[in-house]
Amino acid sequence: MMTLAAMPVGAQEENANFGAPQLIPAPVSMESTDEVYTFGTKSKVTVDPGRSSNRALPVARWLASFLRTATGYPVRVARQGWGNQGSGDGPRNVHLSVSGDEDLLGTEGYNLRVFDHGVLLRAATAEGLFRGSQTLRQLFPPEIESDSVQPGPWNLPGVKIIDYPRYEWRGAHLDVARHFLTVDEVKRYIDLLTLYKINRFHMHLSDDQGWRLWIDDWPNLALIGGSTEVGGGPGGYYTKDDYREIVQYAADRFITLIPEIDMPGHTDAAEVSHSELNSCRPNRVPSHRLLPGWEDEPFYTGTGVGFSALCVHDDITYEFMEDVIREISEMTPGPYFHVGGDEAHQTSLQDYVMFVDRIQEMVHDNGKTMMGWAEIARANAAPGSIAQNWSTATGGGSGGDLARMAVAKDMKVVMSPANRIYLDMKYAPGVPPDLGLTWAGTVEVMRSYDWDPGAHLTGVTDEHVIGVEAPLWTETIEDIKDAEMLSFPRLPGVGEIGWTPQEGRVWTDYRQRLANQARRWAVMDINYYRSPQVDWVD
Ligand code: TNX
Repeated sequence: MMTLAAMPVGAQEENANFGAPQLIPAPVSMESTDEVYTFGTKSKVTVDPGRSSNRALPVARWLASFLRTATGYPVRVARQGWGNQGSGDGPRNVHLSVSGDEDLLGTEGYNLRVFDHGVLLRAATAEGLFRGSQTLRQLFPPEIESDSVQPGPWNLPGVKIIDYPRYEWRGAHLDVARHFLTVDEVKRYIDLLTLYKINRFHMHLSDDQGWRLWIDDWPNLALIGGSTEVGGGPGGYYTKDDYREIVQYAADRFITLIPEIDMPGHTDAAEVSHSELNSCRPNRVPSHRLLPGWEDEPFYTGTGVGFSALCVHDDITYEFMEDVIREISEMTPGPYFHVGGDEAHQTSLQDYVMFVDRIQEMVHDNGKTMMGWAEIARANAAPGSIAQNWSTATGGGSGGDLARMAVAKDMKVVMSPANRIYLDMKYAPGVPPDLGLTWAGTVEVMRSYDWDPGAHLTGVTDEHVIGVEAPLWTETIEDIKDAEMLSFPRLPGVGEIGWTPQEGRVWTDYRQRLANQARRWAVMDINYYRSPQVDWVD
């Protein structure tokens, strides 16, 4: 892939009417022109005539539907050549074309031109058009995000953008086990990821405090394991149709869903659901009942970790995992299955390796690539499987050894260092007051932005790093508004860290672009932290 000189956006030429566009993530290359495009009542979203444009149609429909809401215009989708666009009094359409240069743009890149007389968006794939549509969206005034009709006018600055991602993996993780979030809340979270070109959505579906997905062969997982959460609230679970709906909602936005079932630790909710899973414990009790103070409790609703374990020497455990992995894989079009593997403190290293090796075979039998927290690098993980580094270590620090072990096995690495990118860490001591944890320190916006995933750990470079992912653990989070408060303003930075070349990322420039997102977030009703590190533009 050819590399263009990446320049901080602020340093680029400005459109006299608008200044420099305030885009996140910053594009690889952008030039402002003096042109101004007005999206009008008759503007359409067009695709090339003929069947070759079929791939562009779903994106055209998504974009038209998005633009209809706040403009109130009919925004038709039509097959009509860009060549008919004309100039002057022409139709002023937004044209999408699957005709981009694949060698340059890859699968997600795009080429965007905003002229006086129209918008031309080209990519090699529908996915590229979709990512480019998010850039176009940010060129519109913030009111375009409104769910009611706004007066406009809908003026956009002239630009020439060529853009493509640094990493294939730009992820967000959501823990729905510690607290359950409804399907609508999950969709809202996916909407927020979409705007910043995040393309992986990792759902943490099981933990000690809850099991969140219906499994036909083991119904009590949802019925019992789904009936609790941290603090003793009602919990909840997704039916298979709910899960399929979430998968589809993400896929419609070119976001791949990665399901996680955490094992062999973090399994208390499964243990309380089916007593046969406790075959290795005295009196067949779930793990939490061996903890002081929890002997008589039906469920574990605390937040401590590392006490639970599957019975890794008993056949029933493998029958159980086989059913779970098969049923979930059947509903999951994406190529990954996340097996957790973290904090298995009750399982010896030898047992751990034996267990993960067996589970990996099941994952492969179901046609998936195994992903897990970096601990899985201790097992005989196959080359190409994925280790997610959550250590707080930098450089040669020993916390990075698991990631280096993964590299030695030719695994791929996703970087999620907790002291940079964990969205559940507080921003500052006591901030926000009721939300977030501090075990990995506090993480203000600058700290969350200013690091390089390919140079963070000695020996773990972009040869193996395939991207970044921001976990949001929900011990303290009860609903989507809490989730927003911890995700914003750090989540847009995750999109930019994963997308923009390192040399194009400069904090002083980023903080200004971030400041300019505030009006958009106000229209979108996003609950966010007004970090004092940013001079917010309201
Ligand atoms: C560590 S990160 C955990 C989770 C907690 C999280 C809280 C990881 C693989 N395990 O079980 O929820 O810290 O920040």
